[in-house]
Order: sequence, then C-alpha cells, then structure tokens
Amino acid sequence: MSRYFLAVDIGASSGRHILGHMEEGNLKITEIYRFANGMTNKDGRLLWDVEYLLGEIKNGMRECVRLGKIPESMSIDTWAVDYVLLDEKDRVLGDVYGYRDERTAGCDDEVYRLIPENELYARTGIQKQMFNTIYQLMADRLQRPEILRMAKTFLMLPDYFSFCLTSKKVSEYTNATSTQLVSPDTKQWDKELLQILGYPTDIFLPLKMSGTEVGFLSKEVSKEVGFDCKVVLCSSHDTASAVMALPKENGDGLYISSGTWSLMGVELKKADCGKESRKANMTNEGGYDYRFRYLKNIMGLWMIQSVRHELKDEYSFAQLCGMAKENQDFPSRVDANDGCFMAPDSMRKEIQDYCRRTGQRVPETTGEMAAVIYRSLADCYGVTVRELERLTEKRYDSIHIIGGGANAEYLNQLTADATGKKVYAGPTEATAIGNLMAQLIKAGEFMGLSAARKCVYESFEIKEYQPQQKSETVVL
Ligand code: ADP
Ligand code: LRH
Repeated sequence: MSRYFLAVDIGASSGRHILGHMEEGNLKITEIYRFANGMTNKDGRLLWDVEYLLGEIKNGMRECVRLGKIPESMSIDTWAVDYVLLDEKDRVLGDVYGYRDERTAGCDDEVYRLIPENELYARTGIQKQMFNTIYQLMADRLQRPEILRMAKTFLMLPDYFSFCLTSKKVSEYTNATSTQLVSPDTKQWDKELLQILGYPTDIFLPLKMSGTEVGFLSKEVSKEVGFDCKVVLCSSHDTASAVMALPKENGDGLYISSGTWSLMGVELKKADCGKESRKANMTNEGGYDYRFRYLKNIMGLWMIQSVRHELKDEYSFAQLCGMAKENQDFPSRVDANDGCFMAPDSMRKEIQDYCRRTGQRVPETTGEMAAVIYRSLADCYGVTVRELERLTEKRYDSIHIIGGGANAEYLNQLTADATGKKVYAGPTEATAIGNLMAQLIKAGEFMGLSAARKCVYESFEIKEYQPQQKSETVVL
C-alpha cells in the first residue's frame, strides 16, 4: 500500500494540490486540484481573499477522499512576505494586504530613520523590496495603528492556513526570513530590531524548522473534508521549497525559480551580509537545513501574466511564447526590474510608455509585446548571472530553471543565449515537490536533502538547452 503525502502549493497566480508517493525508488506526483489566485482590488487596495483561499484548500483536500488516496501528512506553502494579524479571539484583524499594494510608499524612510539601511542589511541580509513585511508593518503602525495595538498574534499566510486547519499556531522559519526581521545567525526573530521599530514583540511566535509537526486536523475541519491527517511544516516560503527540489545532489550552481517572480541565485552555507551584496541588492533568505538562498528577485513572468490577463486569457502561455518567437527581431527592451511594472493599471500601456520615453520602437501587436517581455527578461538574467559570478567569485557553466516558467521553451532558449550557459529546465512543479520532500524526509522515506534531490533528478524530466547565439550585453 502506498503512503500518500499532500502538498498544497499556492502561488500568486494559481494554487494546486499535489499528491505524492514513492514507487520503486521514484517520486510520483499527481495534480488533483487547481484553482486560480490573484489579488483583489477593493477600492484601489490590493488584497488577498483568505476566506476564498481557505475554501479552495478544503475543496482540494476533499479530492483525496474522492480518489480514495488519504494522505499521511500534508503541508502548505505560499508566496512570501504577506501575513495576518489576529485578535485575542484569533479573528483576522482588518484586510489582508497583498504585497503589490502601494501602502508602503515612504515606509522605508521611516524604517531607516530608526535604523540605518546598511545596519538593517548587516543584521538581516535581506534585500530591500518595498513589499517586505518590515515595511508593511510600518504601514500598519502609521496608517492603522489600532489594528497593530489589538493584535495578539502575527502569522505568515501558510502558517495562518495551517492554523485554520489544526487550531495550532506555529511559525515557520524560511518564510519568516522574508519579513526582513529575522537574524541569519540565530535563525529567530530579531527582537531588538522589532523593538527599535516599535513593533509589538510578543505577537511573534518562536520560529520552527521544516519537518515540525503542527498537529492533526481539528475535529471540525476533519469532518468538513472527510478525513484526518497530520499537518507538518515544509519550507513554507514557496521559493524555499522550489530550491529544495533543485535536481542536483549537492545543490551547487545557479538556479532560477521561475513563476510569477524569477528568483535567480545560488545556495550558500553562510549568509553574505556584506556591503557588496547590499549594493547589488542580493538577498540571503533562509532555506531548508540552515542553508541560505542567495538570490535576486527579478520581476519574472508577472509581466506576461498581466498582458495575458488584459487580453482576457485569449492566448495560452505557449501561444504567447510562439508569438514572441515570431517577433524575435523586434528591437525594444525594458528594464524588467523597473518599479513601474510592479502593479500598473495596464501592463501593455506601461510597456508602451516605457519604450516611448526611452526612444525605442513602441510594441503594438501582442507578438511584439511578448517579444519585448521575454527578451527583456532574458537580458536581465544575463546581467544577474554576471553579478552573481562577481559576488560569489565563481564561474558557473549551467543554470537550472525550476517552476512553472520552466515550461516556457522559448524563454529557456533565450536564457541560454543571453547568459551563455547551458540551461536545464525542470521540474516544473518544483515547489510542490520541495513541499513533498520535506514531508518525505520527515516520514523517513529519504535520509536527508541530498538523497531527496538525487531522487528528484531521477524521477522528473529535465530538458537541456545549449546557448546558440550570444546576445549582446545590454546595460540596463
Ligand atoms: P506561481 O507559482 O508564481 O503562481 P508558476 O510556477 O505556476 O507560478 O508559473 C506560472 C507561469 O509559468 C505562468 O505565468 C507562465 O508564464 C509560465 N508557464 C506555464 N506553462 C507554460 C507554457 N506551457 N508555456 C509557457 N509558459 C508557461
Ligand atoms: C515567489 C515569491 C518570492 C517573493 C515574492 C513575494 O512566489 O515568494 O520569493 O519575493 O513571491
């Protein structure tokens, strides 16, 4: 009889339930449920509908019953930085903001008034992103102080969903590091930093590592979904789970975790919180087994997702890739990391405006638009590779692309061309696989991370792309 494990992986663009089991030494995965995700716009504020998401988590769990495959354990991962504040009765206080909301504008200055930016980096190693929790909490402090005053518990979103399922509150380490409030030395909340910033320190729970048991489903939830199982912690930051699934036993080398965001970097045993890393805006996010994800956030496939959405999803991503290829000689490029692409009303218009203001040809057709997006992204990868080689003082001969974006064959080839590196693409469900790996290690199916990574290499298809024409270095 197979032992089943359930990964609930919720990305910013979609969520899925993936059942995993071992078969003759290989990891087999089956997607049993998928649902759409995205921030909702409520009077100009960008919010997450956590009720909807919880409902979908339970809907997917019911599929296990329908299939007669009851998991031994389950685990939840989501995107980083967003959180809920709970009152004394464990009710969510106020709206749950999404990281693309503009409310943090100016909150960086207020943070740096209390602690200089270089000191903040030296003690957290986390890159500046206006959406980091540290700035979101400052927005709470300045714009809705009553909510922060009433808060009794702070939970990141995966921990909140685990709480809803089990009634047990546990905070997970990898996702917590994305707040920019955790020490890479102690691997715990930096309480002194919390105090400096004027945030309540008693709402933060001790951080626990992947593999920790949260608890069994509460009676009510168990009745609702039709079974009981343990909820355990995976590396609940989706990127941390994706990096676990790097199909390389020793985990060395470059990777891009490619989805709504492109996270490009390497794994380090020790965080690099030095000046050069800060200047390059590299981050040291916590990973499985006390490793660090030394990487850069790149705007990623958000741009093409947004354009597709504006076109009422008329084209599939594969079609958009095809159209981009047909227009590959279209010359204009944008800086994929420019803040103007973060949450524009119209991505098409924003890209057109960017090209116009920089004196470039303005893309008019969808194919031209897609060409600009994919080629600009690949150029950005090229620049980032060189930055990573400089900072780590190493040369890399290949890049592993993991996550949904590894399906984008045209982009994979462009990446090989723009970086001059061999590209290995897959697994495409890296995050869910990493989520399962943490559960399987806990269940004793793997000895540890290296054994699990070896199994990923053996279990999933990985495509190879050779660099063909080296594109010119673009200075962004
Ligand atoms: P997230 O978890 O951040 O929501 P995913 O890892 O699911 O994102 O990746 C979704 C992205 O992968 C899509 O936005 C799309 O750009 C890309 N993608 C998925 N399938 C394909 C495909 N067949 N061809 C090209 N791109 C694809
Ligand atoms: C990718 C991701 C990324 C974060 C962003 C908010 O899904 O978790 O690692 O920076 O979302």
